[in-house]
Amino acid sequence: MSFSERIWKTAEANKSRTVLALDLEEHDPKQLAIKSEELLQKVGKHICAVKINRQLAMSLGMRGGLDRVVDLAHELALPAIMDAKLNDVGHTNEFMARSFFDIGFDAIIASPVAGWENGLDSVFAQANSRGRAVILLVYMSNPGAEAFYSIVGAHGRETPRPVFELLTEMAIQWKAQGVVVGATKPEVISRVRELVGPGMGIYSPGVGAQGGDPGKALRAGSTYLIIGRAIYGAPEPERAAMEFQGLVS
Ligand code: O7M
Repeated sequence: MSFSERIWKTAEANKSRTVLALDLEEHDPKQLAIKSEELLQKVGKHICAVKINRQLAMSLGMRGGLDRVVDLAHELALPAIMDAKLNDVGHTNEFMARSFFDIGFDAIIASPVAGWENGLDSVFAQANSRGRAVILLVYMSNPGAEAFYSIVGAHGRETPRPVFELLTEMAIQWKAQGVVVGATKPEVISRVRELVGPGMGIYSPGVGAQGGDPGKALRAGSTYLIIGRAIYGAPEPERAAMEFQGLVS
């Protein structure tokens, strides 16, 4: 079963489109591991996947730390997505992808801005040979994102298009298993949905703390919502996760 099929299966089983952004801030690695595990145990039934940032990887360490969080996600039947935002030359991207796949991650997030040749080619090769997935960042959720992602440009004689459309076309061509588009940009989500068709997962961060409207994002075409502070920062994370679950049931 592909990553896209697995996350969809969990979304259906848990009646949830929420990818939990596990961005806990805690410098003591032991405390961080305990808090991460407690949170996952609490909200696991109400989400469809967990996304982990570099900050958690940095604090927990790969072995004996991050790998245990990934194992726990899998015990709870949740796919684990590594938000590495890879954006370098081929050999270092490859090392990062291999290291995260080695400890069990099901998918990795990269920035298509690095391009294919000696950029993301090695990441897709790693993912494809191991039955894992690559998700590409197409439009960020923060207000400053417009300065780059909305620039209109073209290669050679092609018709000029906004950068995010060019990045979406790369995602289609390279057979990414998902794209990230900020929930703060419903009009961009609609356009990306038109371009990718019904089959590709659109992952939208930026709801709650960043002001995006989850209902609008889903109606515009997002498949999944990436949610952090509005869940782990809530007085009762489980209740908060259940409220987001209510958007789709
Ligand atoms: O819900 P929040 O605002 O507490 O957290 C949002 C999460 O989504 C956090 O983990 C960010 O790193 C991530 N994110 C954005 O907030 N905006 C983006 O444009 C992209 C991401 C992301 O997940 O990129 C892959």
